Amino acid sequence: MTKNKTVLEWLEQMKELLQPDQVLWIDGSDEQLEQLRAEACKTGEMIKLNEEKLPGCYLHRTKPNDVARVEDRTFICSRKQEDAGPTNNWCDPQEMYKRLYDIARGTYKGRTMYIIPYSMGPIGSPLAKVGIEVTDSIYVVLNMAIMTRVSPKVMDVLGDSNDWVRGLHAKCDVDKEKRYICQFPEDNTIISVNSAYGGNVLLGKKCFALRIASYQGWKEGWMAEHMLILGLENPKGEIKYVAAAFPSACGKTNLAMLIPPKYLREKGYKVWTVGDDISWMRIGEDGRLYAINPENGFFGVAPGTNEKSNFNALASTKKNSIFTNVALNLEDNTVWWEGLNKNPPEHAIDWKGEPWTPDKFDKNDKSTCAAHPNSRFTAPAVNCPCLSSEFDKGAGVPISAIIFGGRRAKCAPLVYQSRDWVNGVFIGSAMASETTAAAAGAVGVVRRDPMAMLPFCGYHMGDYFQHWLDMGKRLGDKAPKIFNVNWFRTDDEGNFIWPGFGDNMRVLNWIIARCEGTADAQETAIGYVPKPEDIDLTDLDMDIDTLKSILDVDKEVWRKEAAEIEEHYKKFGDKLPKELREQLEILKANVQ
Ligand code: OXD
Ligand code: MN
Repeated sequence: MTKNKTVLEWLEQMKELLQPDQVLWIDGSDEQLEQLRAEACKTGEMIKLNEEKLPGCYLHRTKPNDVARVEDRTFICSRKQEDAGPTNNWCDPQEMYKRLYDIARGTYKGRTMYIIPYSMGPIGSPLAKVGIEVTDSIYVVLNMAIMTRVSPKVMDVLGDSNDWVRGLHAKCDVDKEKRYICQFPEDNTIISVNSAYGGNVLLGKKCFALRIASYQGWKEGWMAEHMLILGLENPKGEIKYVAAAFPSACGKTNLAMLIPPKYLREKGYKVWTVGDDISWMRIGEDGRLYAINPENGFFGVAPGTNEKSNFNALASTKKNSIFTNVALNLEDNTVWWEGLNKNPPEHAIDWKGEPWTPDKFDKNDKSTCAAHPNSRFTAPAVNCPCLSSEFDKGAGVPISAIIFGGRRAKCAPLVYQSRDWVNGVFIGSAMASETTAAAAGAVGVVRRDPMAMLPFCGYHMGDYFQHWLDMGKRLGDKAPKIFNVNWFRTDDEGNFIWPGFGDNMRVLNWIIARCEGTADAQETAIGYVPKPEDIDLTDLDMDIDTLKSILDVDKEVWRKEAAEIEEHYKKFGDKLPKELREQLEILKANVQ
């Protein structure tokens, strides 16, 4: 497959360490993948679903102790602890290599070592990067073949370069106590042991495309961000692209695949999905910021996904997809999850592999759900009905606006625009979301999640903020405009005021109009807020006073917010860029 010395040497080292019975290069061909699917069905690792209703689809269940990303077991192993910063777990690389090699040694005995050469981004694109993952899991191979571009061509593009990311995954005994997800940014290396759950083992995704790539972007002058990418087409056929970052549970996949309200569809407005999770962005020759989605599929949360909430995501899962930890509907050998529809199957097998009937469900006890709350679909991007025609083009799309957001019941208005790039970076650095009943622990607790990168930034967050500021200086007046949205303002009874979902298009249209200089705004203590009459309420059951109430900036609430941001900033010590401290002082003065 390759003559690249750096690759061959590393693979030799891995073979010696892991001691597999066999070695198999994955070429991404359907023939080879089909053999692996058959083998996985034979061993029970996967279940083939109804070929008529869900052609090419499979179900997989992970161990109950292995159902989500594990932030407390995730490490950034930079040589100096300071370089990992205050928001990451850190361990000395030599110590961690030893610990991980001791855990992984000999664990491929009796197994096959699969070697997956993959590209993050269209193969050969100047914005793409190469990775090689070795794994002992067919589930990982089949998921990586959906989520990334797996092909021998990747090795041709790499040639004899050393610019590739090494990824070692070993299932071991799926022992929670010995589970580690480790990034070595200075060595382009990822090691993941004792897990077999997607986010921990599909090493191209969070580990490479965010943790390692954010570090590479810092060193090489580009950005790897936890952002969806969306194209908004107007009736004249002009498309403007936006990138948006939200913490989890804020509807990122829904926004990425939004369907505009009927009156806008009839006028000719359309939305095109470029990506739903990760964006790699570089300054192009014309000085603008260009973005690609480095992934090739969607690894989405299943529960709550239905025809109404996200028609396009559901449509994406209808063929050649893998479902993880959803329920098996025994009536027709398909899948089911809470929120798919109102007809739970009479007879099912739940995500733990136990028989399940609807009477087992107790709404006060999450453990009685048929599907795990973090159950997933892995779906090929090509299945998405609104996939952008730019998706597979290597040049990337020019970004007009960057949008931050979070879940805030009272604080941030529906939408506001930052005063400038530096003010926008300040808004991103202070981003926060309130916990919902969906997560364990108290409801309504504010968690600061700068740029939605808290678990994904591969280096010191103070340096990361500085990198954002430096990118802004290089972009100058070609920089995207930065906005913040909040779909989650509530009334006194705790009901959401804004309808959200497709109606968010009304807000996106204002954002685009601001970028084009065709919409007005009112300046407030925190930035520019729309004039209420500039948010189109056609066909919506909402009066202008209600809209005004969610555009409102309450200075008292913001005084408290500023105090919390000050507290949050203390973590970063001297590494906090002085521009951001100045922004905080401006906010404090404005809300006095
Ligand atoms: C994801 C996440 O799975 O952000 O995309 O947790
Ligand atoms: Mn994500």
